[in-house]
Amino acid sequence: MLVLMLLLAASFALASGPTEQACPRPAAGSAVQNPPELRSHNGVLEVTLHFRYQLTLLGQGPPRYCYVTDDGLESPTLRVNPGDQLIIHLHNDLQPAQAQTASQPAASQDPDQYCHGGAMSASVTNLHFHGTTVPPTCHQDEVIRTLIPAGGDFDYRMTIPRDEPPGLYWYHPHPHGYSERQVQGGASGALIVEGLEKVDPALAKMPERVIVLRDQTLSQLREMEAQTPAWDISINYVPVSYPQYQTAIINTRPSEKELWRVANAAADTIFDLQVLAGGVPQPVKMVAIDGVPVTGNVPPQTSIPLPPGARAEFVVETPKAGEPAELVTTNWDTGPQGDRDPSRPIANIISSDDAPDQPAQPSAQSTSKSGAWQPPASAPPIVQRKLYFSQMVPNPLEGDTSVFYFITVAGQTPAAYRMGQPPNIVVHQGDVEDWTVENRAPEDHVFHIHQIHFRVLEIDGKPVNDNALRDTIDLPYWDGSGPYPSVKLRMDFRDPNTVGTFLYHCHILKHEDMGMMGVIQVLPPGVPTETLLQAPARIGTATLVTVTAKISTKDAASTAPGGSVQFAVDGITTGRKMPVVNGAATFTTSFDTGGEHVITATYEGDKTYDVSASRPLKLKVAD
Ligand SMILES: [Cu+2]
Repeated sequence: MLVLMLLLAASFALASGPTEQACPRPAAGSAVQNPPELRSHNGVLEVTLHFRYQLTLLGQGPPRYCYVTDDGLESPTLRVNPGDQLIIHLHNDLQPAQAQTASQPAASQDPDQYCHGGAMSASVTNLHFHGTTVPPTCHQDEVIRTLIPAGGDFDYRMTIPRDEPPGLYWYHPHPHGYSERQVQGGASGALIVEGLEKVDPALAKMPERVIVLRDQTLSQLREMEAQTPAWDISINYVPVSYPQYQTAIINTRPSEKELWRVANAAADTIFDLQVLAGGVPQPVKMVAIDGVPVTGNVPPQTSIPLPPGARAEFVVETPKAGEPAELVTTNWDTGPQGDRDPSRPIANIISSDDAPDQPAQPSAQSTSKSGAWQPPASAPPIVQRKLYFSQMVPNPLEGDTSVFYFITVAGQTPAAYRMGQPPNIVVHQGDVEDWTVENRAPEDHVFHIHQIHFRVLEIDGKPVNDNALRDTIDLPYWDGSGPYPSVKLRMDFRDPNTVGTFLYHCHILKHEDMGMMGVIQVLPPGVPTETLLQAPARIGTATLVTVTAKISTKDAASTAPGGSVQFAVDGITTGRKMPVVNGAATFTTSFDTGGEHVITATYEGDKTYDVSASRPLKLKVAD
């Protein structure tokens, strides 16, 4: 009787027959198949995707979300060339959340009707094209105000930038507060920008595997043990579930080089992949990270850490026939308040001459421009910022285990992200900045920013020689003593496609949903300014000295610059910023000791004008 009622409930919820599966999935132990693929033709890839939800019955595992084409292809890989048009007709096939049924707006002919933000609910969705530099505007890669309600139809139309690096990107829903459940249900797919073989022509002939790793709620509710993972995982939808860990199967031909393109599309799980042969981790050659080909001589590596959202593309040598081999993830210590991401197998790799053909995917007509993905020239950034992850348990003594999650720009008050909040950071297109991101929390957090890639300059204050351009990076937890774990990142806002308002956040989606997210606005390029320092020629000790910063602009038509100037003496900032009045700001100081002192000034804070920094002014102070 109970089963019958569940069946009735399921058929009612899906408005389809009880045997029809909205999001069909392979059984545990299945062979890993590449996701279905859709390629652009004559510069256009146009596809209809239905965003679906499948209520699952007892024994069928956790609830499912997916994208399905009119032809029934589930969560297809979208393959495009730089410069192509990507058009997605997205239908939100979910049922309205009950509370909203009464006030559901009538269908409108306005194509922008879902571009204006509004109330969130479990049945609202949208699309993020993770890693791309597609503009953050409605109908493109915009997730702050684009909210498609249950039953809504919405068109995405974008041009893949001509200089988009070739590699693996991915698409997934990004509705604030509900991203984790939709992504964990399986709503994600790969997006490949063709042209990776420009990096190494040999790649064009290699069998290619697209591997999408996901996580999902545990299928067995049982008592938590020390090694119980926070979440189960799957590989191309083949579940690998605790505690049996029945592995998926990857069938390969013996001793061949294959290109593996792996996306961590898990909501919360950090993977640290290894390819084992005879129990020994095998070296793999990294080809691209986060959708950008790696440059320089990168030594082979035996472990591939992948925080949620990150991608790795690498060349694997398949095992010899009969050699035991597997793909595993190894334990990741996420900290005392973090998820358990234990060591576990993912797939057995079985090499045999009879293995089914795994075709190579040469992109013969790729328009990808070789070299367009080189790291940015080392223009000195003007603005340094510090951001930090933190979290707090408000009432630990009252047994309250709820946790608040924040990402904060140093100097601002920690606050959870709110829909429609003003930007936390404002920059101009053309700016290059250095951001130091700290983790002050007792668990790992994963920094991700939309629209741009960054370079890692320093880890924990020490310079690193890392040419990779990334869009996602893990920050280890703080163990409660010593300096906070940190990374220094070079943020490049020179691409005109970055103009607009978009997000940076923790890509552990549980944290993002709970507000660990901030807003950045990139304004159009401002009027260039110049900051010139002036000081008296003769200075003695213990007398007051006034230093003036003159802000000038070549654009005579513009109004007098507002904003403020931050002065620094010998590299140390001198208290608060001084306002610019009549094109100048001043500060007054005195020197206790003679000798040479260096004054610098940075101008910012007027939306019309670009930031500028003075040349260092050397002051000789007489004893
Ligand atoms: Cu986090």
